[in-house]
Amino acid sequence: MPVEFTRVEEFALITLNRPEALNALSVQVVKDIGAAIDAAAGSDARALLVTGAGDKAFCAGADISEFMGRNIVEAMAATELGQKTFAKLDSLTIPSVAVINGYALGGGLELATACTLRVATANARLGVPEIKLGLIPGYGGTQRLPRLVGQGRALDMVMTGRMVAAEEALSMGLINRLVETPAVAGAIAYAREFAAFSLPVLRYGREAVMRADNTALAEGLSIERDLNTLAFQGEDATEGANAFLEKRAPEFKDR
Ligand code: DAK
Repeated sequence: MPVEFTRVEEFALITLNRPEALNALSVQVVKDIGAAIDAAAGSDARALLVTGAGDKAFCAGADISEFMGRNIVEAMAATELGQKTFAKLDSLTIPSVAVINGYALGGGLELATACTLRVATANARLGVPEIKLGLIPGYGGTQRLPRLVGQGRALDMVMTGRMVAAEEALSMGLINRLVETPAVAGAIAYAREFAAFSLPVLRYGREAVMRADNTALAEGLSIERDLNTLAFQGEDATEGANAFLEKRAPEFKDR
């Protein structure tokens, strides 16, 4: 199977499984990723982890061997498929973590930046090399990258196509944590820093932060007020305050 969907303890795991092609994104792989995200949405997993098989690559981008001979209609359809598939991660009710265990290039980095958070091993190399193929990123890279690292850094990466090493990626905010190998174990340890919190409240927090990208401050503060008020109505907010006052660990129920 070019894309595997499995369960690792309390987490769902998508593994891009074409290590012989550095887990490149064929159209079929993109479709299978979409189906796997849907499966994660229907599961009781606390978070979704996304990684690549082998120790060399998370994903080396769109499958270049499929590029040739596409007419304009097919090219647009393929781009829309990638954009819509990765956008499923925005509306997924559980958080997602890209587990970058090597190269994350082009569409591979675009998949990683569509995840809520990113961890990477020391051998990770991240970039959008489309310019070297006479292209620009097409699966959301020109939009999500500047939102994460700022316009100047995104322009540098898009215009030079250079690869960023893991340490630099961490310093620019492109990844959230460096992890040891095996990367999935490191990602699980990271995900456990938030996965026991209330899932709906995690979602409100994600939504409020993500909405900050395209709203004026006053409107963003209104969104924050409403989502905070919503969180305050939940049983989990009562449990959190009670647990603090009773000097015990909270037991959130996702309500
Ligand atoms: N596609 C297909 N095969 C790939 C691949 C890719 N993106 N990346 C690597 N491979 C294959 C290699 O061909 C090689 O296969 P064999 O020769 O062994 O059969 C195998 O994986 C191992 O790769 P290398 O031998 O090259 O390994 P190295 O360690 O020497 O180099 C590398 C690793 C990651 C630096 C290198 O493989 C590399 O530069 N890969 C290509 C990176 C890249 O440019 N990715 C594509 C970015 S563009 C769209 C149009 C375009 C796009 C999207 C939509 N539409 C109009 C719909 C573009 C999106 C992109 O992602």
